[in-house]
Amino acid sequence: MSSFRADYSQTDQCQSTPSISVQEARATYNLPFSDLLFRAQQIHRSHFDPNAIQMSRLLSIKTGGCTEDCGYCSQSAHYPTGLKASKLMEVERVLTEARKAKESGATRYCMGAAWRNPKGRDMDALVAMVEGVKALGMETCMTLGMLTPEQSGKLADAGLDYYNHNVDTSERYYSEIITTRTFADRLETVANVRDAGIKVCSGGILGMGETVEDRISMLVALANLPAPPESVPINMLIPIPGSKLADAATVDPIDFVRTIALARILMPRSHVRLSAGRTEMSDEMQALCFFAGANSIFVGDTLLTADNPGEDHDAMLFRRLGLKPMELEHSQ
Ligand code: SAM
Ligand code: DTB
Ligand code: SF4
Repeated sequence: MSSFRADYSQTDQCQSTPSISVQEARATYNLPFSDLLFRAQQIHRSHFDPNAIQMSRLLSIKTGGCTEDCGYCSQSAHYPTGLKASKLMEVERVLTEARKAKESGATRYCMGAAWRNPKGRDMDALVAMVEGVKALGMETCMTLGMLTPEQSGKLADAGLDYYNHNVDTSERYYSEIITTRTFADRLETVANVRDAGIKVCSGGILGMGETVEDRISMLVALANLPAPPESVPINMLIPIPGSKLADAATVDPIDFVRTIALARILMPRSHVRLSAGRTEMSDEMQALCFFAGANSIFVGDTLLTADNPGEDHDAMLFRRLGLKPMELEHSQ
């Protein structure tokens, strides 16, 4: 068994770390399954309580009608997905929903908008949302598309803790999925957000017709950022009728678990989030993902527009697996 990156547990993630090669990552990915999971679990335990799961709640604050052509998305105006578009939600309504999320145990509130980028006229309302959710004692996250350095600074000043901006897939495969922006555009916004002092949430989607090599390459790109993202959401494609990827082949569950394990090994201190697609995963598959190092989920009946296992199912899953919600002070 190679000892690749075993000493990373001793380093501070914010210091510059030697870059990881795709070759090394591939060798790790291809270890016998039990060796891979054992390695991931050892690294997981050296940084986190293995039984604590961070819980985030999503709200779509501006739904549908998006100008981007992301082949997986229900909200793109390029595909006949049947989703009704709506305007930016009122600040008070967002805060009412955030209060409910807090009562049901979520510690982080993630507000998502179907935009290529926010416009100047939207910024005051976005700032008020961040300030209002912070005042409830929750962590704040937004995902609004591309941000300029100036917009990133305004949101940072309002107290935004995290910004979600996924690279989604490998650089090589990106243009097969999205043509209205590039992989480099994504990295630019990630850098703008990072420079403003906001924590980064960036990951991707499995099940879009990409190869295993694309998945490895995506994780290596994330791990080799100047600082790895604090949160790494790994989504399993929710096939949206009418979208370009409506009929994409499903991901092999063992390959999915291997990808989670690799994310944990390459980014030892990051929260790895088992994100979209949990309604199609068995409890056993989710248990393997947690064993492989996933330690964050989205809670609640809906993600942005699609279904998510509700509170009852997740409460039962947590009981079956002896899991507990991660407390706020440990989720930093
Ligand atoms: N418009 C913003 C953007 O694209 O960055 C924010 C919202 S967008 C819906 C956030 C992320 O959700 C996407 O980057 C993608 O990774 C994920 N996502 C969207 N639709 C999905 C689907 N059908 N299945 C799985 N993940 C999906
Ligand atoms: C992420 O990686 N997954 C979340 C969040 N970031 C914004 C979104 C999942 C969306 C699933 C499809 C939907 O609800 O429309
Ligand atoms: Fe728009 Fe985001 Fe959906 Fe792409 S993923 S179509 S940018 S909402």
